Amino acid sequence: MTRCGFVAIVGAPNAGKSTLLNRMAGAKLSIVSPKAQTTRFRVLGILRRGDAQILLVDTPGIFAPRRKLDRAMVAAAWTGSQDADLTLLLVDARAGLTAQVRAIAARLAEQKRRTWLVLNKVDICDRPALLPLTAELAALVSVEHTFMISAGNGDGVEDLLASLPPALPEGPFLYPDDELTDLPDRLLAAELVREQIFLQTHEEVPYGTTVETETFAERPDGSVRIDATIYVARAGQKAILIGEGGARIKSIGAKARGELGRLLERHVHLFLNVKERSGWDDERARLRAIGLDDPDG
Ligand SMILES: Nc1nc2c(ncn2[C@@H]2O[C@H](COP(=O)(O)OP(=O)(O)O)[C@@H](O)[C@H]2O)c(=O)[nH]1
Ligand SMILES: [Mg+2]
Repeated sequence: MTRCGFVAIVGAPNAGKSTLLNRMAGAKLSIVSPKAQTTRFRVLGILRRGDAQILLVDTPGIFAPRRKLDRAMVAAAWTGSQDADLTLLLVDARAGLTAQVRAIAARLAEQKRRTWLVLNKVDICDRPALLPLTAELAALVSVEHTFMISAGNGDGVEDLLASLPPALPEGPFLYPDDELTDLPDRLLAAELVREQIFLQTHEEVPYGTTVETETFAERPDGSVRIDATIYVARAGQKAILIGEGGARIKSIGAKARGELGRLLERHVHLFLNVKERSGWDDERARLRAIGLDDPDG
């Protein structure tokens, strides 16, 4: 009998959720940056362990939302964990029990989710702090198991992975065995461009930016041509993104193309175009284009 189930990773922004998903999937499926709120929608990683298919769900961080985009991201995070068979509450052990973590734990408790506590970043925190932190969290939400890991260097991740299959319900695989994610290639392409924007620009620029793939065309020689548009909220952001003599946009394109080529396993021609569009982060159509539902219905 096979087993198959959804495992949601929830936590505050920057806890390391996307890093953990990528580590477990063994591939860069979800983009990662040192900045909060890099992940904007739910990303599914499809893993196979023995007779089990583990459907790992990365979610946007949960925080107090302001813009329509922010509200849609937080809604997507909760939806991502709603239908999960198991929730991994991922906590940055160095940051400890912040107000955000408290609020998330309280909500998980209220919804009576099956929860496992995963303390992350143990590579950079004081070991003696881990036990009191575990106790404090266990007082807020009842957890079945606790793991201490470093998604960054992989410590403890194998142990966590090995514990998952027996915890999943019996049932047939829900996804084909050779798929890594349900994210369409067009969206992956846009995400990898967005990742470079998060890594290469600062302050409000990455938050004021969205990326959409306009064309994704396979060529007879096996390569693929991708045209993507970067929307910015303000003219000043466009200038920063393009950079002196086009240097910044060239560097964003070059890095994203490299990552994309690795993930798609073929040669990629990537063309980027920057457009100003104020208020895109409040537009229903733009939110839909990046896979989010309008939080206001
Ligand atoms: N030192 C350390 N850094 C980590 C670890 N896991 C994630 N990070 C870093 O924390 C930051 C946020 O990671 P990310 O996966 O984007 O967090 P998310 O917002 O929860 O998805 C990135 O700079 C990661 O490289 C870890 O185990 N140890
Ligand atoms: Mg993330």
